[in-house]
Amino acid sequence: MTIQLTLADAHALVASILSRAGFSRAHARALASTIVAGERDGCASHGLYRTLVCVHSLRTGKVDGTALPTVHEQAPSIVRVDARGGYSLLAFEAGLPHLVEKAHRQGIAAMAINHCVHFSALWPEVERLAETGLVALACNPSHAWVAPAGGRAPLLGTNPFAFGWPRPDNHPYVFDFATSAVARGEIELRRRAGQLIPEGVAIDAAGHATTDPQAVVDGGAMLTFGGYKGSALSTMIELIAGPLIGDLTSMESLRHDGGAGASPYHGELVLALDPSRFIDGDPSSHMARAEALLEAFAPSGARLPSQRRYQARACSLADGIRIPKAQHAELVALRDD
Ligand code: NDP
Ligand code: PYC
Repeated sequence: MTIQLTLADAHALVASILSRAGFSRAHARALASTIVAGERDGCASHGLYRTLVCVHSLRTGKVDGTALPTVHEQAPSIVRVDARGGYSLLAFEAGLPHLVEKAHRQGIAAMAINHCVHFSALWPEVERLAETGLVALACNPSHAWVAPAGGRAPLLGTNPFAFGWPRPDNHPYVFDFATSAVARGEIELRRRAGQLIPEGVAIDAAGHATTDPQAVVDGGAMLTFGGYKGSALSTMIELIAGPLIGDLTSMESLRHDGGAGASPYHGELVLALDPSRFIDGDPSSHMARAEALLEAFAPSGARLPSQRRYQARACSLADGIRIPKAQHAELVALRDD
């Protein structure tokens, strides 16, 4: 059973829940926009369900709902934004113009977001950068829920990695995925719905393969995608979006959580590259060669990442979104609490 909502109604519902819970108007707006964009694009694991997580994180004192991020000029090609214990989204917004300006000036630039609480998908961020003509990469640790390949103990986060490439007459080429076999949000949604998880994505506390999401939460561990390859990529993310930028690893984030079950607390690294600065002269013929590659996917029988998401977006813009009735009731109860 589902309920249909317009995007405007969904935004109003989420923003009012977050404001009533104690988030500042700016945080409530930024959070609601990203949460509704997730649901709109068919990413339920980072959609309206996350409203509950944001409120829980606030109530457990693990996020500052009124924090104002501060921007620091770290180096000619590095901007550092201190989120000061707030959710990452306002910090991203505050640093974005600096990152774009630096990327155009230097050819390549980085934004380090520090001390942020993080719940969100990364595609909105790389998509926004790619829409300005920049190539973008973003990644962050999370909580240590994932065992490295060959190990049993959860040491790594679900560590998302996102990439955006500008396209002249099309939505940017974007991919964005957890380096765990599935996102933690997917395990949580299945657990709440009383459903099994796919085989090959998790082990129980004894190290045996499991399809029971409760066994994963009760001392088990998630697995990386692609075995040792995903494990190495995830470890790279721990390093470059953790100690490299002076912030926490997923193990440290989980320790900081202290059993509260709140959103992870760590940093995020965003890189931006300006195609016009890597070559002499006009980059358009090279960008046309990139187009030739991307346009060859569909005739080959493959689809581009984000194609499903852009299609879901078009449907939602026309018809609104559908969420489970029970989830809607939970959200309304929270608003009227
Ligand atoms: P998915 O496995 O659902 O999809 C990941 C990517 O792969 C998407 O870009 C998707 O495009 C693409 N894709 C999927 N199937 C195909 C296919 N058959 N052919 C081509 N491309 C395909 O993502 P995850 O569950 O791993 O992650 C979901 C979200 O969770 C991400 O947005 C991530 O940022 C977020 N996350 C956030 C974390 C955080 O700490 N903040 C931690 C972990 C995850 P499409 O969308 O079009 O299907
Ligand atoms: O789904 O793995 C996840 C996740 C972690 C933090 C936010 N989302």
